[in-house]
Amino acid sequence: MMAIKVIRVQEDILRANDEIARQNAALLKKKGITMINIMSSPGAGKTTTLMRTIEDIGKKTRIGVIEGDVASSVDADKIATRSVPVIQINTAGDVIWMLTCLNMH
Ligand SMILES: Nc1nc2c(ncn2[C@@H]2O[C@H](COP(=O)(O)OP(=O)(O)OP(=O)(O)O)[C@@H](O)[C@H]2O)c(=O)[nH]1
Ligand SMILES: [Mg+2]
Repeated sequence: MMAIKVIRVQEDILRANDEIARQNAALLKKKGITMINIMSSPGAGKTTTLMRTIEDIGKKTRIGVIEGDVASSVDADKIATRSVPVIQINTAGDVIWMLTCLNMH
């Protein structure tokens, strides 16, 4: 029987990701920021939930939004109408994600 050689291609990629995640977590903790990552299938209601959250607590809580989408800035433009800081990231790939930063006071 032939010996099987296992090549762990993903190991270094995940290690680099873990390190960046650790740095992000430390930075957020230092600045007292709570970050909520909202992920779902397309059309599940992420933007609606965000708009409603801004409407409900946006005056007593500082909210910033990082919008992720494969292309366009339609959702970011919508969020911007609520006068909260918003950054659009276009991934140009298959990943769709959205992050919300809530700085609770
Ligand atoms: N009936 C119902 N419709 C909803 C609800 N939340 C959102 N919708 C509707 O569902 C559709 C999609 O909502 P979005 O908030 O744009 O969903 P999304 O997850 O941001 O969509 P993508 O950014 O395209 O992934 C819109 O027409 C909303 O009005 C809900 O709780 N009930
Ligand atoms: Mg959306």
